Amino acid sequence: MTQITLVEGDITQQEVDVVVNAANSSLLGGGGVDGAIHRKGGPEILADCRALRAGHYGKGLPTGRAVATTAGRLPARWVVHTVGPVYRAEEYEERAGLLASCYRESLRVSVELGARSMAFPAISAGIYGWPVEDAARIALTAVAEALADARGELEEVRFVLFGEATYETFEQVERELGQRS
Ligand code: AR6
Repeated sequence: MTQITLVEGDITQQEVDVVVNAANSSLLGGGGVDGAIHRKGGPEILADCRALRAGHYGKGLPTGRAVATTAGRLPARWVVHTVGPVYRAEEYEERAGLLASCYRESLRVSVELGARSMAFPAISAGIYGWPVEDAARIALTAVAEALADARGELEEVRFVLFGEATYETFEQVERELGQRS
């Protein structure tokens, strides 16, 4: 069984094989988790991102997709970059599907790499404005479903939540979903 764990903390400090980055489609950096990962991981990550833009992803990484690079100086082995949707209530269904896809695709890429452990931030729940409780429900549901299909060598999927409020919301939603006793 793959364990799903919740921790409060900074994703750049996690000792896991894969750290997932809540990127934007340019792959060239930004604020939030993205800024922290590039800052702590160093220029090697950006160099890999630029190479992706010069090759397969000339137009950028589409929302809901995921791609791996080196993790540079982070304790992780790889960073898997994914692009969450910006929250927009009027297009809820379509965008919620894209948010679920971020988790599914990141997990699929990580399994393909042979990862044993990976860490997710709360994708779209910062600058992209997704309400945290709903983002948590989508995240926990998508990961549980994806693990039922393909888990490879994965032993742990860790959600690394920034701040007590976000951590407690994830914990509460996990309980409501019956994923925690
Ligand atoms: N570790 C873990 N979680 C963090 C960290 C950290 N070091 N820093 C922030 N968070 P965000 P988004 C939390 O804004 O909403 C960037 O500019 C944060 O509190 O990083 O998907 C990209 O380039 C929130 O709960 O990602 C895009 O343009 C969650 O991580 C855009 O922001 C996600 O917040 C993506 O926005």
